[in-house]
Amino acid sequence: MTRTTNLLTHWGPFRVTSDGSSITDVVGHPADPDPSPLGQGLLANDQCRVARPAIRRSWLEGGPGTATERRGSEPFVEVPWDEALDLVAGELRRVADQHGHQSIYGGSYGWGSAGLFHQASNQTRRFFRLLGPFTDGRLTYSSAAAASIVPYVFGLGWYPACGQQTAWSVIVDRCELFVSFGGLRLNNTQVFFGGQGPHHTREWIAKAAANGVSFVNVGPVRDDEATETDGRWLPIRPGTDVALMAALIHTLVVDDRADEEFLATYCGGWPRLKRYLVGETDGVAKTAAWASTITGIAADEIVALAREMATKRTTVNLGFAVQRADHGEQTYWMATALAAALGEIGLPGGGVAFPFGAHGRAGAGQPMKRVPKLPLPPPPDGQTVISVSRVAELLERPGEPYQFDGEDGTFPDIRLVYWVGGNVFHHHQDLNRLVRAWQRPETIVVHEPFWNPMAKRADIVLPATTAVERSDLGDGETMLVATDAAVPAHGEARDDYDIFAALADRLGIADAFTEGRTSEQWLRHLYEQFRAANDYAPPFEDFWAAGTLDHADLAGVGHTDHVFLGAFRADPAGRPLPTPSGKIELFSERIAGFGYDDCPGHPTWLEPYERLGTPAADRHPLHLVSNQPTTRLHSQHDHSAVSRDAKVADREPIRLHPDDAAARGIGEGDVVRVFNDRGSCLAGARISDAVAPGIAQLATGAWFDPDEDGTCKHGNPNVLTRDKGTSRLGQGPTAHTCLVEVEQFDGEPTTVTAFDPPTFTDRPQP
Ligand SMILES: Nc1nc2c(c(=O)[nH]1)N[C@H]1C(S)=C(S)[C@@H](COP(=O)(O)OP(=O)(O)OC[C@H]3O[C@@H](n4cnc5c(=O)[nH]c(N)nc54)[C@H](O)[C@@H]3O)O[C@H]1N2
Ligand SMILES: Nc1nc2c(c(=O)[nH]1)N[C@H]1C(S)=C(S)[C@@H](COP(=O)(O)OP(=O)(O)OC[C@H]3O[C@@H](n4cnc5c(=O)[nH]c(N)nc54)[C@H](O)[C@@H]3O)O[C@H]1N2
Ligand SMILES: [Mo]
Repeated sequence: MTRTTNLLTHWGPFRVTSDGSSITDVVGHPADPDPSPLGQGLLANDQCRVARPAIRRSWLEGGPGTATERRGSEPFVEVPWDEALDLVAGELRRVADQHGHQSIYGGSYGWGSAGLFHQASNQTRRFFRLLGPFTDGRLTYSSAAAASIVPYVFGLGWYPACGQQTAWSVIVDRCELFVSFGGLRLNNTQVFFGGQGPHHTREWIAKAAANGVSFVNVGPVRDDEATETDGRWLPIRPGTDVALMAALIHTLVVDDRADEEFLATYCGGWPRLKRYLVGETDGVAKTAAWASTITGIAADEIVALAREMATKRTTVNLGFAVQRADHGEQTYWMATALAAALGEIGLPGGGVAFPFGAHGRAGAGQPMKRVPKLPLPPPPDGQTVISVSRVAELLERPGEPYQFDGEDGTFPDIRLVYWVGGNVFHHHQDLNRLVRAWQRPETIVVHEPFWNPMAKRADIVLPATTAVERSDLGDGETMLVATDAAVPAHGEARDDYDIFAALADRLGIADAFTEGRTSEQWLRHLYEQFRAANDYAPPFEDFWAAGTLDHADLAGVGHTDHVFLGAFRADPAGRPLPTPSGKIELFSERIAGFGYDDCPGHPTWLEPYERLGTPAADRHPLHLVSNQPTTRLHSQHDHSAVSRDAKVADREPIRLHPDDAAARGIGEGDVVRVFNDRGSCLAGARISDAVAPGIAQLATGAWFDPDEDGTCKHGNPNVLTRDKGTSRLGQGPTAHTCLVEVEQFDGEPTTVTAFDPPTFTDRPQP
């Protein structure tokens, strides 16, 4: 029997048709003017699925800690659910009793799926917080550096600050010059964590361009900016934006165009920053000529850009990639200083902007989510909470000290790792290091729908349902979506909620975890809370029958006159910022007080650990840009046709500039080897002048598929990236700081085995 349901995904709302057992058709929701092609990835639902609970043979045979070096290469034994749940509950109890709850790492990072209730990380955190003071992670791989610096500079939490950004309609009407550091990639704007609503960014960009907004893309890749912008491209050496920004401010200062009045009224610390910029503190004036040698941009172009910015209403727009790099905090801080020197923060169409280009929301000034999620209990006392991307260090260095955002901590001794809704063998840097660190815990438990590289490297794999197999609520900016399960659960897969509920029952926390509700009852319960606060919401049954609900006040989302920090601009004394000075902090006493040389008290150009134009580039002369993929969300649905059709010779495509390809004898479609001292992978060459000379662009997310020597046959860039924190402030990932060399691969390239399930074996005989 054919039926169609609505589904909200991280990449937009869809209508999903099934024949009762599989999905037969996926189309964009009629309310979406520009559906993402990623929707078609849902069609490949059953490939590579985990059908039954599975346990790594040696673990089952020898118990926790047995032959952990064989993780990823050993066969699995499928077992009944009850046996698997008993083993997992027993292991959680054993580790907590013998080593303490802090020896359980449950901070499993990842996007999972978009439904409000079934959201994996929320389910996981609720379960573990009820169990005890497990080790958790905070911040993200997306924006850790920005999220740690923004509160010091503006006194606002990162998500509230993002939620208060200027609306697109204001950009269209009032901005004259829109300068992006790290681009305005349309495909990246198709996605929002927890559910992207109808896609309007393409329209907004086209409207802005038609209205005369000039777009400038400062970055290594031309098509980082949508063609709709009709913009200019200013190629820059990756990792050097802070030097460019410093020189832009310096030029404003020497031209006597820095808005001293704004800087005095609305900012704290400008005199100290200015002394640094003009060279009084370190003897180096941050001139355009100085920045030219670092950035590779001609000095006269820098001066011209500064002068253009000074004469036009200018938005300084930041992607996230510029801060997913060594000293990434500085990009957000120096960009703020640049916008402050231009004096247009808080004015319509001017100032600094964070979200454009890294996600698709247009509803600035609106609450991001309306329906409450599954509630979280408060964090238990005595928890260690690391910066989430320091996970390999956590596993490697029990008992050793770390510094993080003003805190001096000690890494606990992790014995058990529990991962739900993320793929660390996709998202983490320096995967060869992670492979070694991953051998240290005694037990690794994973809930996963797919036999992806992380599931294959676990001891106990519990099969999870996907979003099309369960009912949920989706909150997508302008619309609330009711999702009915489109197809039955694959094999014996269960919802994460039901898995946790069964474990909670075995561990004596069932009442606290479920509060006596099934998932269907939770959906009603959460909806009723939303309805109580919003009188336009109909009764649950009516909403469910209708399938969607438009948020009444958001009909014209994006069409607001909201301006980031507009209220502060209008009344700095009456509406001060919640910073120590009440102003935008261009110098932070609190940060200076931490004494971190990798994040001093004012925005500073700090050399990254490697970049083009330095001796490190002699051996590895190409900068690797490992951007977000256009054909999938991270590693999700890499096995679908949408992603696989874009591969080159079965490998992830790598783009090279024609000159760099020619110098290496590389032709279109060739298999190449990409390498540095950390690792190597194969990839399929695509030759394009959309990447600047010296740039190699290889998107993230190809399922990690190492051969015996650790070369990833499939093209996962994280065998090449370095695993080091941005600074002691944010301790964020630095994936975008990475030099490589590329060569023709000679010989017969090995077959890609990324999508092969593991082997299975019978239960070992006692
Ligand atoms: N080199 C490099 N690396 C990067 C980046 C980069 O720019 N460069 N970007 C980083 C960024 S910004 C991010 S956000 C991360 C993303 O990293 P992740 O969020 O870990 O990546 P995903 O592929 O989305 O992984 C989600 C996993 O959850 C599973 N899943 C989906 N739904 C469910 C569910 O309902 N239950 C369970 N149990 N599992 C489910 C999927 O099958 C998938 O394996 O990657 C980071 N890594
Ligand atoms: N289709 C799709 N969309 C996505 C995602 C996805 O997986 N697929 N992931 C989502 C997630 S989790 C996030 S966090 C956001 C991430 O959003 P971003 O972090 O903004 O996106 P990236 O693709 O990592 O980087 C964008 C561009 O920045 C440029 N860049 C890299 N280094 C530098 C530099 O040093 N200087 C300058 N000026 N530019 C640089 C690169 O050319 C790159 O293409 O995207 C989201 N959108
Ligand atoms: Mo992200």
